[in-house]
Amino acid sequence: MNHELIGVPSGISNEIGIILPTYREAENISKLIDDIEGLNLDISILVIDDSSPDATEEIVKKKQLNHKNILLCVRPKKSGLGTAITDGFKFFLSLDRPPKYVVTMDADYSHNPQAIPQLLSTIRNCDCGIVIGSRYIKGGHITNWPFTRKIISRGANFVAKFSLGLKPRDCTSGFRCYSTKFLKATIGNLHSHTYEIQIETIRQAHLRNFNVKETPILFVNRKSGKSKLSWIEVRSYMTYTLRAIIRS
Ligand SMILES: Nc1nc2c(ncn2[C@@H]2O[C@H](COP(=O)(O)OP(=O)(O)OP(=O)(O)O)[C@@H](O)[C@H]2O)c(=O)[nH]1
Ligand SMILES: [Mg+2]
Repeated sequence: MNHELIGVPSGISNEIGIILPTYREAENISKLIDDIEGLNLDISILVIDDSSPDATEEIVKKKQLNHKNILLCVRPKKSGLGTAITDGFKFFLSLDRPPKYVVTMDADYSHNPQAIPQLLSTIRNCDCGIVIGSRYIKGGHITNWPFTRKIISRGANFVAKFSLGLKPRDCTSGFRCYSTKFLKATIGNLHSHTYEIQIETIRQAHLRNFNVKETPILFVNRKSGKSKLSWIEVRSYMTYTLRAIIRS
């Protein structure tokens, strides 16, 4: 991992690790961290920032002054959501006492921290590798997404379901809880650079017989900051899918 790690590793929880990938999230990261801390759970937060050209890094550093459970990993340049998440997994797995569960969520406040306890209670009550916060099962909902964004999401799920045979209704949600047992078993097989990490992890779960469960979440379109989803990510997703079909 080519990065600078800022924080106090002794403040790390061995119960729950939360990974927040950030690129230009200065308008969202402060409230998100405050609300996660407000849950009063036994957690540590790992922000993986790709040298955002806004104040994201400075804001996180300020939060660290009051919270010893926040770590900041600064990578030299924008390197993709997939590598940010796998670098987060690798960090937690490298600890002497890794957390039992690792939560991933977007840092644009589309994923409400209030749903974290529900993800955790679901994974604690099932023998699962992954619990997905799902927008597409009963009780799940999306607010304020433009029509084109809905089509892209539905299309990506259609591709995952019919070409790779993945079973979950929402294969592309990034709000999830992973068991460390699952991460240990699969980390060597995660190679995604961008958004395809979401289907690569589910595919690995199916290949290695880990259960995947969904629990409903309410997803709200970002109110501030800009989306990082571009054609590069869409192309990367399609390339991963095609390669996976050819290999299987
Ligand atoms: N570290 C890092 N984080 C990233 C990168 N690309 C996206 N992210 C973060 O990953 C999360 C998801 O990205 P978004 O831009 O919200 O993508 P999205 O949710 O699919 O798109 P929207 O619906 O438009 O929000 C956000 O927290 C981003 O800041 C990246 O290259 N590096
Ligand atoms: Mg988003």
